[in-house]
Amino acid sequence: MSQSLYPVSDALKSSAHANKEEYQRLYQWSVEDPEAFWAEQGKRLDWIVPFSQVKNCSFAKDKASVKWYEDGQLNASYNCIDRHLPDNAQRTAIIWEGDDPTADKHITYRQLHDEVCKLANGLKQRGVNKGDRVIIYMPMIPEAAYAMLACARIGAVHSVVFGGFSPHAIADRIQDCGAKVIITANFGRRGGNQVALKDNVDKALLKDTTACVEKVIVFKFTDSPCHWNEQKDEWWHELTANCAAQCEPVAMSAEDPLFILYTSGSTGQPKGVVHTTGGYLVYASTTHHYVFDNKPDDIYWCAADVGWITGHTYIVYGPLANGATTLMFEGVPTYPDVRRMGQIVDKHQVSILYTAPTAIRALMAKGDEPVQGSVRDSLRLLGSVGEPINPEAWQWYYQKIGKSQSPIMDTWWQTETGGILITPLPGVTDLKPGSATLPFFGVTPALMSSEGEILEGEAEGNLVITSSWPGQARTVWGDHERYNQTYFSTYENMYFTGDGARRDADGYYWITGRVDDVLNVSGHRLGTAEIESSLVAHPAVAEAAVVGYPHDIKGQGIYVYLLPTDGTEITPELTKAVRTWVREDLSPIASPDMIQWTTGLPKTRSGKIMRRILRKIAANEYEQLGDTSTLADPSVVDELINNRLNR
Ligand code: 6R9
Repeated sequence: MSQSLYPVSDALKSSAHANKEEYQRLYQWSVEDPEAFWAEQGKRLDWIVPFSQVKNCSFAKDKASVKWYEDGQLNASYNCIDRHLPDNAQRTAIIWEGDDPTADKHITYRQLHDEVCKLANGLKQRGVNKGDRVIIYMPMIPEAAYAMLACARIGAVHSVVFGGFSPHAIADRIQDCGAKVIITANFGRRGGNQVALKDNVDKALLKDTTACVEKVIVFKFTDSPCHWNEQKDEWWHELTANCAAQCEPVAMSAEDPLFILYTSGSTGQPKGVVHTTGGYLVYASTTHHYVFDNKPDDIYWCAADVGWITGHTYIVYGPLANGATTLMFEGVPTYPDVRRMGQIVDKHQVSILYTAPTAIRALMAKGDEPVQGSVRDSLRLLGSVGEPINPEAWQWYYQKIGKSQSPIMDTWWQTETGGILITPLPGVTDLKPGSATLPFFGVTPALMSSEGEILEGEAEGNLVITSSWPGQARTVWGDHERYNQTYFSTYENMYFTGDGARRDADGYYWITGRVDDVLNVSGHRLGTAEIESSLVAHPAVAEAAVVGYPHDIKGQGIYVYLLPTDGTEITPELTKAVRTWVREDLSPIASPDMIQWTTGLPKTRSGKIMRRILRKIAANEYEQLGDTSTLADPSVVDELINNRLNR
């Protein structure tokens, strides 16, 4: 653990949206009288029908129910666009930086309005109504944000699918949410390569289970031709050519769904996490305001992908609700070379940079080269999200990228939390590298022992939140039972995060990582069960067990143990084929780093795989395997150790 403390600078103490005293006062208020605190924050938005009820939540076992501002009505697209027009129509809403370093553009709030309205009208013409689901499978281009906001404008529920996902993953999501329309592009670009997005959609639509899709709207992003289905496909530019640049925003109840976002759990299929309109947007706006201290002159860059929750809340909804200028980057920080991040900061005079530890570590591995050729003097605030940031990476980020001038907001949160829950605030929190520090307003974390006792003071345990906040997910699409089971069945009246954490003597939280069977690979959540089910679908694989192991750049790597089907000859080609299989079946992110073939897996007599042992072997900690006496056949452990792959 790092003991160094980085105090708040004097400049930030006086200039930031909150200072220490205010934080204490506001935090106290927010937890003692959440109704009043969140009623006040609700005023950040424009309501069509004002709310009178603020909070109506229960974390009761088997019947959890979360509602905020439930009698209010509003429109998210209106709040992110129209209300800024009277004063700031010409302000830049989105700066787009292409994969190609010579490509960029600025979109004003006025232009954003017009583009969103045109597409919203186009969607209406194609029969998309309030409540219909629309899948968005797009590159990181402004049109991805237009598509999200166009759905929000007419009350359609969007579900963005990350552009790196396979046809299989798209098909599963289409089926689960019953999507009527897909919005995609002919191709995307990433790191100099073309990504055949439309082709992947076509493959997903070959399955019977995706027959619910009536239309595919295709944005023509590159000149390369793509396959065309006359019945379903329609070009975005043709659809919108004659559409008006005015579209009345639909009044949505605060509790109407805004979007579904699929994320991995510890078992089976990804869950469709549902966020609703009012609470989510209030929370996105409030956290973006305080955590990033955004001011009118700031250029704010969240380097995530819109396919993840971070992109939803902190590229699109939070910053746009606050009238900020948000930068959207199509590419990767290592293309054309590792200096790219610094160059983008200089080129657009970025003042707030929010990225992930995995990106930092990838750059850090290249020494000083990433910071050569840029000065980065415009930066004043840094952020980190997605996984624990190790103190070395923190120091490198702080010293090299930020030139020891900008504090780092290490923000802990999840797809299910909608926005940041544990975080420093710029004018408030003295930083400790590696700690996400203290709860945001209205957030009440606690640590639990595995026996279900609340741990006080300095302690380490399972992280729970004891009371609701407005950005909390409301349900799992089509499966409220799974929502209850996953988040509210472990501890009575508490939201269980699935993470472990330690609290130090100053009350600072240190997130230790997942305590369930969810991996965090380069900040991406992957369920071991999903990868295993993909592996056993390969004809050469009889059984599979997947665990994570420490990986210098990705945080966690994927280690796979495979039992071949009878008569299978194990060859390097087969191993390669299995890896390709997973890449294509799920996503390149899920591609195994290590594949070890074995004749047996360590199982208890009741047939349960003892992952604890597999994790130790994968981590090269095979001398500390613990008790193996309950194994049905302890000898498999020796075989596994002897054939362990060198990392
Ligand atoms: C926003 C996001 C959530 C999981 C979460 C935790 C890990 C995220 C973190 C962090 C330590 C941080 N995580 N931020 N761990 N410090 N600052 O990443 O959502 O993709 O749902 O992942 O990521 O394990 O439970 P999501």
